Amino acid sequence: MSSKILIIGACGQIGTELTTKLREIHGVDNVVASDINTRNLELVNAGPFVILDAKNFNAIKDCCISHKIDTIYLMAALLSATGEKYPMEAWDLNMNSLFHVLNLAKTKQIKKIFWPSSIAVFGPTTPREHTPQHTICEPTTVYGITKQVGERWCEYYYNKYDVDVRSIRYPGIISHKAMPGGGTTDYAVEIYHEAIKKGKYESFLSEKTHLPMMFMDDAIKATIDIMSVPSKDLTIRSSYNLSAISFTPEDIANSIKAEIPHFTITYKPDFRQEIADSWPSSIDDSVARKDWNWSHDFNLERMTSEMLTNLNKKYKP
Ligand code: VAH
Repeated sequence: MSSKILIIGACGQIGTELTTKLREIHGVDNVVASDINTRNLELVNAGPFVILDAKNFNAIKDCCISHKIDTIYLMAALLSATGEKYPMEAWDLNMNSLFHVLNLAKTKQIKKIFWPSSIAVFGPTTPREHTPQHTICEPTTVYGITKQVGERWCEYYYNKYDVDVRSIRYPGIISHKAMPGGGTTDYAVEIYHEAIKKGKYESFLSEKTHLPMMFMDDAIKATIDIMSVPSKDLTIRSSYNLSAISFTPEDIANSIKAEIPHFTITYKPDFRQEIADSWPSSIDDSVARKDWNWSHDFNLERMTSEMLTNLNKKYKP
């Protein structure tokens, strides 16, 4: 029997594409999308949708009962840059939404949970190159703290209550369908839009800021894959390191120039530079590759081609 899935935060950058992919796999009527508002009308009108506050336990519980939900993807969160502007709101949303879903799963109505962590769990004392699965995690952002603590709770609920929660430490994610919101890696999405609209971009990170990144198709593939792996094959119940490509704003600009020769970039670092400087420059994801055969498909050149091709259709139909 197919899963009945609830996606919390379905209108976000990842949630938007995850909803579409899960509906392709499980059927539209088996995937209920939810968010705090209806900002993405295309998604709202594409299948079952409910307005849902991720901070409201009873609302989530009632939604799961009425829709007979057995699997939850919790995608709602305040990201790194926004979290620094609104720290208590970030703690409230990021932590309480997780507790609500984990506690629902204790009742066994919910059979499986996906919860996204991030490379933001690492901090300035973490080894920066090929950061290992198990290492020092002293995050200096509120967002990173919520993800580090969230990982500890996921592992605790698995060990103590046998809750089948699975998690991935996403790197920066680049996509063309839905804009990211409030992240430090958002420059790597904005640059493509500005390249097509204006032929130029002012980066809020410096040219040599080397960060782990991933094209959305790879992120969705990893999310679907980890949720379909037999539970016994998973050796990590905090969150898996995941990696695809690492690059700098200069690298991405050069990949754009190969297709748009007149494109120019300037650099004006802002408060997000300090956040980026606290994160690793590359990630060792060998445990994910061993446990569930993870591998990425998109390198920088292929991602740039995909982004520019699709954004050209959007801006120059
Ligand atoms: C952010 N896009 O910038 C998110 C991500 C690794 C970064 O978690 O906050």
